[in-house]
Amino acid sequence: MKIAIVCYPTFGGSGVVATELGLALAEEGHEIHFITYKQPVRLELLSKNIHFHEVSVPVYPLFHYQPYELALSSKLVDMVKLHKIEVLHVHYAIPHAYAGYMAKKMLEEENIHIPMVTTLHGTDITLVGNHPFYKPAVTFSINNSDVVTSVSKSLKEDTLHLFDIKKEIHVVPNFIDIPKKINTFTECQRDLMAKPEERIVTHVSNLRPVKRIKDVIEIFDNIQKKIPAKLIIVGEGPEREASEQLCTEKGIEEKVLFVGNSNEVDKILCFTDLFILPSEKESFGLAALEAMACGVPVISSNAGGLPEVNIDGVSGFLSNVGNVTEMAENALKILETDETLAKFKKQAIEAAMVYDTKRIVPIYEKLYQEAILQI
Ligand code: GMT
Repeated sequence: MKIAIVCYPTFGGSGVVATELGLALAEEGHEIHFITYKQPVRLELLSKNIHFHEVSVPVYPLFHYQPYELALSSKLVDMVKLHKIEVLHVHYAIPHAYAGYMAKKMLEEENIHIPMVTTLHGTDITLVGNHPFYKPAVTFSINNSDVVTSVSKSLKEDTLHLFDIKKEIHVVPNFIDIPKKINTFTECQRDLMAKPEERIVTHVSNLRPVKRIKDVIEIFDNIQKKIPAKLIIVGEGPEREASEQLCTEKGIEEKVLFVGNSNEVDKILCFTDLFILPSEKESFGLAALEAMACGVPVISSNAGGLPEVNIDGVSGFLSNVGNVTEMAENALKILETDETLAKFKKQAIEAAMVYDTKRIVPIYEKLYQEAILQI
């Protein structure tokens, strides 16, 4: 099939999933066209089946807000016609589903019919899309998609609860190439980061309030009071400065390393002993799955779709949002001895297997085929 993928090309989970999906589909022989404003961060290598088309929005001083949706829908029309694209897969409802719908309508004027698959990722529903300013447009775009998917059961329930949805929502969970992750273990350079007796705890996110970085630091503070440990915080975002300040106030700044955005998350996960994700909301928690796939147990909140990914007592532990005391106690249960840590590491990989690329990508392929036949 010839498939166009529209996504945010940034470090966010939705862009990562969209990119990994495109790469996996290209490996299966499909022709993939990424259409977005920048080359996606995880799309390092363009190959025979992978194409990237940049959406440019010329800056015009009259516009206080430059019309990205307009440029995107025009680019979609041009690319669908030029490359005879058969399916349009938009990731993140805002504004991609809206722009995709406009592109479909413009193409229909020329008697070209193409199905649109919309994947809901989380914040497009639970945080941004739910805002009264966007809600009618988001509801319309979802109801006018040919196929709608959500990345977890929890997100499907939230969507049905928050919006007046007339379409069926298929749950297609996020995924990860487990064999590829396991192979990276050979390159571990743990001694660069910590002393042999220190446990390494990691958090990866966009450091937004919803991720509760303060809780990450509180949990780590409790851990390091009991055992030698280091904390690595990967990512950039508005909470970074206040978090660094909190570490200084607690006198643990020497034990906490802020590394910013990184393309080497796998390398960091390779020597990580424990991953912390205490989010307020999390539709799926791709970062937790990435950790588990690298054999890293997870201490997380039980928000949203996290219980579907992190299995309590198996791949790690779940607690109510904000219960940092319990999260630290559970962390220590895992880190206590080399035996408990080894047991949880093994169980984390096993739990991640459910979400291997090989199991999930065929579900998308089937949905595309059905959508093409129905249009
Ligand atoms: O977590 C974020 O703030 C980024 C956001 C995104 O749109 O990229 O992540 C959402 O989509 C990911 C991929 O499906 C999910 O794994 C994250 O759980 C979800 N984030 C939230 O629901 C807060």
